[in-house]
Amino acid sequence: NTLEGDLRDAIAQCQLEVHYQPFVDALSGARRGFEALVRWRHPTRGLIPPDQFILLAEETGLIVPLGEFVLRRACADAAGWPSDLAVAVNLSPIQFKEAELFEMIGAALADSGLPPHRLEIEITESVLLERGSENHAFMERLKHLGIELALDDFGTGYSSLSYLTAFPFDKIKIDKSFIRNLTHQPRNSAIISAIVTLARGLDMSVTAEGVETREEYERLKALGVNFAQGYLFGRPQPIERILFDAPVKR
Ligand code: G
Ligand code: G
Ligand code: MN
Ligand code: NA
Repeated sequence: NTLEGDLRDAIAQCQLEVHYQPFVDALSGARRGFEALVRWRHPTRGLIPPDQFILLAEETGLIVPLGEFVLRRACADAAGWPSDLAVAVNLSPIQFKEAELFEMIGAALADSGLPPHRLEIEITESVLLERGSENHAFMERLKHLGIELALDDFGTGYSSLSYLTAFPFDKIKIDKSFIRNLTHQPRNSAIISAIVTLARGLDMSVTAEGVETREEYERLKALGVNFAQGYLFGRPQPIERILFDAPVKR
């Protein structure tokens, strides 16, 4: 049996799990929310990370039901968290081609009871390359609902600065490749500093991804990033392993 067939079964048989990685307010260190990251609990191959099946899911169109599953699961889980915590969900460019995407997102919010302002949608700039005006209108509709929009993996693709002004993002997530060796690479500091300045001018916030060490965190705070995410604050974990200060209903 092929991986594609297996993936089709996985969606039908609920073998997909959503894990959650925290992000924090950079200055205070207080937890502000979690990014939802999908994993596949394969019956024989064990836990498969998304980089081994997202591309296949995109090529086969299975990303549409998979993405709906993740979004609905994430909204339902987050609705039971303390109300100051947000949930961030990755959307694939392929999902943007679905005519029903807006209705699906609205239904996921309504069915879960999660207030729209607690949902962040992360998209990569590849979404902006194609169908720019249609996607722009779509993003405006999401924003109008109160959903936050984040530009993910910033700095890895074409990263045209014109996207930042042309599309209504609330947040820029700086790719983890810029965070590595921050303390030894002044050039990366210069890039992050420039992104922070740019974001401020555009009234957007900045998240640093892949923060692994205390030194990186201190440096990023000094550079003025707003949010930080990475193994230093927590790895992606199943919902049962996330601890809250306040009691959580599920
Ligand atoms: O969780 P990390 O552990 O390995 O995730 C690897 C990549 O998979 C990241 O780039 C992340 O954006 C992507 N990814 C994780 N979960 C999802 C998801 O639910 N939908 C989409 N489209 N991408 C996801
Ligand atoms: O959506 P996105 O491309 O940002 O997905 C985040 C990816 O980064 C996931 O694969 C997640 O497991 C991974 N990740 C999160 N924190 C860290 C970190 O501190 N170091 C490294 N190397 N990877 C991380
Ligand atoms: Mn992401
Ligand atoms: Na990212």
